[in-house]
Amino acid sequence: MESGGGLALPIAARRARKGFACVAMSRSTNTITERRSPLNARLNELLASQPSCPNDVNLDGVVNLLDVDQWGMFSALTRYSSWADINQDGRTNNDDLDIILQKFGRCRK
Ligand SMILES: [Ca+2]
Ligand SMILES: [Ca+2]
Repeated sequence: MESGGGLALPIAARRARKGFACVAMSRSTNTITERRSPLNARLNELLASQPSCPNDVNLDGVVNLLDVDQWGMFSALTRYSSWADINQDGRTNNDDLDIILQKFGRCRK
């Protein structure tokens, strides 16, 4: 009985394939790392240009009524929005609203 595909390969052939795959992955990883380097530098530059504002749902740099509105929208659309899940417990609920209200007015530009 013949088996199909790569399952019928001798052990030596399978090991050779694995070795080749390791070399290929190593080269590929280096290329990806090299390509990421300028992107990471640019990303860090962008992040440094605008300091983060915790609890700012709409990312406008201040915690205010717009964030409460957005929280309401996300809360109504789905209770599991990660966008307005301020305390990151997996749910968008009144606990998140309480945090927004506690931080109201913070992070003005
Ligand atoms: Ca905001
Ligand atoms: Ca939450």
